[in-house]
Amino acid sequence: MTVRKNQSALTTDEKRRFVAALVELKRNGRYDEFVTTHNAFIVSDTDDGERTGHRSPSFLPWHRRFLLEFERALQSVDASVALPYWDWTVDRSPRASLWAPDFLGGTGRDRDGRVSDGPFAAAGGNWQINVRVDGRTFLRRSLGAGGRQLPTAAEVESVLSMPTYDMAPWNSASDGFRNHLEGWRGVNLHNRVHVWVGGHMATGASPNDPVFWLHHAYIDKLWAEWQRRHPGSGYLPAAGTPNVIDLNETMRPWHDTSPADLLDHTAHYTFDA
Ligand SMILES: [Cu+2]
Repeated sequence: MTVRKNQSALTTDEKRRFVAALVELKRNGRYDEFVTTHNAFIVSDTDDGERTGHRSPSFLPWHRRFLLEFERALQSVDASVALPYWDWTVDRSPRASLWAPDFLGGTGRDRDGRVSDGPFAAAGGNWQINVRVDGRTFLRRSLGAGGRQLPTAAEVESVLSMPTYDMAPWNSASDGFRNHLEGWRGVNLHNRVHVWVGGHMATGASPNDPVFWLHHAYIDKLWAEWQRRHPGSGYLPAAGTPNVIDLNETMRPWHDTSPADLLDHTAHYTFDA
């Protein structure tokens, strides 16, 4: 059974294996397929049209399935690997061990955002950016630039306390748990973390930065936490909503899983706490 652990609790060997599996997926081309898929959904998900991966109720089940696919790909390289999660309410500084050279490497240099240490620095030759937003082929970050702050535990708490999963108009204007977690409204959790990391993470090609998976694994964990707190609240909408994935409707690009199929993560993995 896959156990997703807090990244701060990983052993040196677990970090090494996770990084090696990422590098192998990059080498064999499978990694970039995930970046391409994510970018295609970012581009096509719109508030007034069809929306599946983002700015819609299926943001959470879509990313749960997307991470499952990615985790299975990692495990095809090394069966011992599980996706770690990044609790950015605790590990909230560029000095956190997450950003050390033995794991994800640090922020980018001032001039052009180029990440220059760690396994994903361009100079290492293992991490060329192929699914590009511009001509540059090196991984970029600007951790906490401009004095930006990651969300606090109290802000997370305020969102977890919202009892309704999602509300009409089921997009970036919605009230309710999903849109506050996604961040288009209110204190802004998920979106703000993308912006705090900066560089590729602040673009549609955000999975180019491996921290994407650790960020989304924590967002996914917060969904599980919300379910525990609100056992009487379910996924919404239930049925008949144009352009939006209802509870029992299947999602692109897989066409074989509905939100209902993904509500219980314990069929696939558990968390360390
Ligand atoms: Cu996304």
